[in-house]
Amino acid sequence: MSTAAHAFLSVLADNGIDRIFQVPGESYIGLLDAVADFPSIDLVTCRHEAGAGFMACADGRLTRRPGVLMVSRGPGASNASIAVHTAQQDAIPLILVIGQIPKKDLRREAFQEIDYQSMFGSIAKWVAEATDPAQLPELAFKAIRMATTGTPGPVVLAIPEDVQQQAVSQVHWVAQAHERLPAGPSSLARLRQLLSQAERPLVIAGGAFDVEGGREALQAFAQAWQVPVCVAFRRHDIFPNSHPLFVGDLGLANPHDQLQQFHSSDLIVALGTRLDDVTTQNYAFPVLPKPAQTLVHCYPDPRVVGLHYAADLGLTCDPVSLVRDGLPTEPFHPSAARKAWATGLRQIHEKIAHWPERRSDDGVPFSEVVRCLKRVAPADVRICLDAGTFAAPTYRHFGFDFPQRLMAPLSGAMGYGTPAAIATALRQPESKVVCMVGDGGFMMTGNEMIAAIERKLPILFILSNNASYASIRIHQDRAYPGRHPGTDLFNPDFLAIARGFGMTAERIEHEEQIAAAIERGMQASGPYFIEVMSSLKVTLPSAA
Ligand SMILES: Cc1ncc(C[n+]2csc(CCOP(=O)(O)OP(=O)(O)O)c2C)c(N)n1
Repeated sequence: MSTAAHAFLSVLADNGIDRIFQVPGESYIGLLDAVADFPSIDLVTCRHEAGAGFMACADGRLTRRPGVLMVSRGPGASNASIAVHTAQQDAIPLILVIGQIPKKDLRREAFQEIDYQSMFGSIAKWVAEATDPAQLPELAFKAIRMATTGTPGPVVLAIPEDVQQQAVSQVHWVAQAHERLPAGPSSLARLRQLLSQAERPLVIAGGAFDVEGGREALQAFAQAWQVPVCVAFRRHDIFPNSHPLFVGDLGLANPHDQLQQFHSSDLIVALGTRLDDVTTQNYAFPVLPKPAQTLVHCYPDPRVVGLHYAADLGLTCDPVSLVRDGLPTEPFHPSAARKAWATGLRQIHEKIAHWPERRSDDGVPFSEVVRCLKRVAPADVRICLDAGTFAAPTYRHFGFDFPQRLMAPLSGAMGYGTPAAIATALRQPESKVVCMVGDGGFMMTGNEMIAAIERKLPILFILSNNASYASIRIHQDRAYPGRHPGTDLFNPDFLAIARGFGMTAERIEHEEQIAAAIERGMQASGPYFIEVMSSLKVTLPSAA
């Protein structure tokens, strides 16, 4: 016999969970106490449930196992909700464990009670509430299965405090590896036929290639078929950006001439992407519901393929297997027209990616900081981005090559950057992690950087201080020129904060200071903080 909490945790541990992010609460001290008996599980204590949640999201993204966070009922669960939304939008496996009020008081509107099914029902893949201690190991197992199969996503488990420490008999629930569904021979033959005949094909590649070997398989496929590849929203690191067949990303600011060219494609091969709102330019490319092009859509979840778009060849198999199995049967020689198509797309991309020359009298153009970072960043740098306009130069100009990684939320959630950097540095301590964050986003979860001091993580934090929620100001500038209520920021002394946390910190006030400061930050063996006094003007449409 063991306690239900031990049984629960042993199922997590047996299935590869080795880290839990948490903010403690009296409603789950039973579970918390049991964690102490699992030396294989690293317990990361956080300062806010949103920070813990973003760390778990980043961890789930890096390991493809569920990121796990434990929080208190009511207030803790409410703070953690942003992680559930992010995991759902980003297709990341996540398990949110909530200590629930005692079983006997359920549905009495007791102190800090929430009905989590109602609260999370529309954003979680599965919400379950234990009523019997013996259910706990089974719930842990099912949570892992639910979070990791089909489209990965968030699962919420509410565990009443009085069921956590009761004795249960230990049952071993361990996931067996299941063979991923391959595409059948007739589908592969059709795919080959379409790819060999198309004059203007385009691959749109998404996050399902973010698995071991996925990127390499995609690259081999693209090369063998000489087909240009465009990556889905914020999936820049899926395909080497310097490759001649890389033709850009589908994001929030694709120029008109590029989209026009994409529209003139005759075959779209959408691989491992859900063809979401942003990737499809608000469902305009491809056109909903029946694209102008022949559409091949492959995603490992039958709920996704054919849900919005009518694909000519819809495949609910594993996209990595598809690109491995779908290579040409004999060497493929593209036509002159097809070569010209790929070259034309690449030229448009190169024009977009070209670093701009920007100067301003109100501060440092943040793109110059990113440009310097590109020059000195190691080949395996991990870039963690918060949401904000400071991030635009990285998406547009940085150019990610294997094995560099981009960690940015598809949900556009502010507050992601700092916690994601902590989780990334914990998971991949051998790589340099750079976190870029705005003065708005930093004040949401920047407090989590204390973990970088505690655990001596060599993260370079770069804060863009433009005294504004600039992304929103840009929208204001377009809709209500010259009017900016609510987007000015009165800021604290960020260097004093960073130093107070125990970090080495410096400020960039002029462009000439960028190179030396970034160099010092990259060389530092511990966490390092740089505040950039950024230009606001260069980002505003009225100054363009
Ligand atoms: C949690 C959350 N709240 C609000 C928003 C809306 N929003 C998107 S970007 C942004 C401003 C970001 O400001 P800052 O971090 O200073 O970066 P900047 O845009 O100035 O570079 C806001 C408020 C959001 N995406 N996420």
